[in-house]
Amino acid sequence: MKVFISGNIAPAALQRLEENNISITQWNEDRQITTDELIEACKNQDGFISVGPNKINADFLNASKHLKVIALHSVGFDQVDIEVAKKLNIPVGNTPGVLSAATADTAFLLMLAVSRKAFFGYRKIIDGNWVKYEPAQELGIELNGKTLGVFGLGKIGLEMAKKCKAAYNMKVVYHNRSRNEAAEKEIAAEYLSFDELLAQSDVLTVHTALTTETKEKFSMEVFRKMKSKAIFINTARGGIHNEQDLIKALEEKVIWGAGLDVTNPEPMDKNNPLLFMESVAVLPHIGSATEETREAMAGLIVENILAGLNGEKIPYPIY
Ligand code: 8YV
Repeated sequence: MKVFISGNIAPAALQRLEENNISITQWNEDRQITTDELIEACKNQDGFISVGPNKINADFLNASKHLKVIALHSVGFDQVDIEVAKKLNIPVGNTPGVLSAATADTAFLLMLAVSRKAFFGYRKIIDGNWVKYEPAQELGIELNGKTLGVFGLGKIGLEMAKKCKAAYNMKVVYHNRSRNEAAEKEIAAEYLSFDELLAQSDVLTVHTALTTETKEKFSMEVFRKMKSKAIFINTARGGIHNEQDLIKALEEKVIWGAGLDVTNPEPMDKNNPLLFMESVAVLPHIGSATEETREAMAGLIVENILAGLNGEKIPYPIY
């Protein structure tokens, strides 16, 4: 059996695939593979491991009907046209659960970095602008006892909320499509309407999937409903906020700060104004990037691939 991988995954997973007599072809170039190249690369393959934001759209799926399985190197699956995959009967699997703690760590890191203008301070040093002690400048805001608003209280949101409660005794409020009663009990999270969430949150952290409903949900109209001292954190998908509106909201002090692990587009342009703002921290989509988590993700990918190639039901299907 043959599998194409559009990037690098944990070596232990490659070894397991090879032990199962799977021959691997990998995309090794320093750029993301295009859809046309992907179609070509998957032509004579039995399985495909999708690393990065490849578009698993109708064009790709219709040209790749022969694939026995597609295993995503992500929990998110907004890049997949599920209806077409279903119609063509191509199993598609993801990596749920294993990356919740690492991704929540990234959200927490951004929240803290923004609240103390840490990335700006670092830039000041490397730009040679640290010339004297300035006690009234670059002041942060404290998190202790503040209100954390979670937009999308699922596994990752819950991990973030637990950290914020433990570290800063933050009150947790949230908005979901449907209530998460287990989380309400576990961490005394309070369910609010979306507008109430915006009005009450000192830190608003996004942990929802990118869907037609959440696309550009955080626009100027929404930022205007937030507190002027609020911090906006997005570690989910860049498409959930409107980046131009976010820039404007920060420039006009509609909100106080922002921490992003996801941007729109990715990669972010190195001259993006967000990179030069005091109370902004941006990371290059490293949410799940720890040795432990990437290994665990690769483990689930192998399980999805092996089951799919054997014609069995895959253990982590997205539909
Ligand atoms: C992936 C992610 O690393 O799981 C997700 O949804 O965003 C990340 O963990 C990224 O999608 C690259 O494959």
